[in-house]
Amino acid sequence: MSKQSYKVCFCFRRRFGLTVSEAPQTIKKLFEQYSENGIMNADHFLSFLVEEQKEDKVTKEDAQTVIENALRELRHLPIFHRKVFNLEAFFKYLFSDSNPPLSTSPGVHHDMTAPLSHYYIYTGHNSYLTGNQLSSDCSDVPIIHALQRGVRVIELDIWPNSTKDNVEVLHGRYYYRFTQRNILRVYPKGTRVDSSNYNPMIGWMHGAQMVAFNMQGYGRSLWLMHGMFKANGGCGYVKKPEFLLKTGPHNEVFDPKAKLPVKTTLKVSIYMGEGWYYDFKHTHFDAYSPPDFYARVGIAGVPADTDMKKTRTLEDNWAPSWNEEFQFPLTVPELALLRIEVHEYDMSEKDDFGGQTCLPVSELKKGIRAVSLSSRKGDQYNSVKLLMRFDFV
Ligand SMILES: [Ca+2]
Ligand SMILES: [Ca+2]
Repeated sequence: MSKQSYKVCFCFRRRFGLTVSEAPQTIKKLFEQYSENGIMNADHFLSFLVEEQKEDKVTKEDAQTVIENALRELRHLPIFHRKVFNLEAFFKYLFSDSNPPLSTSPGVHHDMTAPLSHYYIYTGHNSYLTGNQLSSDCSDVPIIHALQRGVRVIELDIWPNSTKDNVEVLHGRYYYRFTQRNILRVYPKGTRVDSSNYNPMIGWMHGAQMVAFNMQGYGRSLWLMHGMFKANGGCGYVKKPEFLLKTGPHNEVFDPKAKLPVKTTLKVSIYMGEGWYYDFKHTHFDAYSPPDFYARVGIAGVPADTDMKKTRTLEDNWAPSWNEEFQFPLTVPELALLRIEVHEYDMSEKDDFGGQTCLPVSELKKGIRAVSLSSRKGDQYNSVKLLMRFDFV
């Protein structure tokens, strides 16, 4: 008996200690494919970058520099070659901050010379109007009056209808034409809408430039807002897609609810995660055992593209290896945001939150990437990240 309980205790400690993860099978296979005798040199690595990561502009010199910089970062590892990767160094590089899912180099790359109404504008806080006639009246008349008076920023109330977090939008068509030339600001009505239920996507897909949210609140709306404005170098202005700036040959307007053909399918693999062991107290998730993580991956976008999928729950593991793949057919990829969340399963109470991030699909880098996760409030964790792969098929 005493021997058995010792064993249990030993197992327990060993599992707690397992925080440094091994390369997933896919990474091992890729290393085999792009190496010789356990060595990946700059030529191999260049082929990997071009063929798997789809980095078309990279040169052999760039590949060599990336290897050397990565090895400098990993100097505590027992790596004897300074100019080539072994499997461990290759895996560490892929799972490091040097391999992010969004490009850091292009900075502001949208055309910044268009009229202000052609941009989504990061709108950080709201001011509530009291006794606003627009909120109680569903006609265009007050808006027209306001416009005739020269108003160029319009505030509309939006509030949920009977289905959970769906939001009724006033004057959809009118809305759209208006936003081609004018600035529209929408915000959640604080008294009616819990900010976590407020979907800023509805404002964006109707062309509203300024979609405001409650700064005090956090949750999905804040995550989407952060994700949206990671685009265009994070400068706070994102060029609206062309179809929101033009009417068609027969004066038709973009209808977010229309059934459109699938333009591209985003394939998302979620290999593994790590870092919670370092960023959380060891009893944070479960008092008596390691955490039981699962991930949720999905799309925020036009209704046809909106989706959320879930991995299985991996019990008692600080570094879960899900190795699951999901496909998201996208009809309007220009407006799509990739949502990623990790939760920790609890049988008896509400699941614990384990991190989130949101990324603009239009700027997603293909290939295997290290995706850093953030807290509910959007602060990036030091160590928590996921190893993922993105492809468009
Ligand atoms: Ca728990
Ligand atoms: Ca557990």
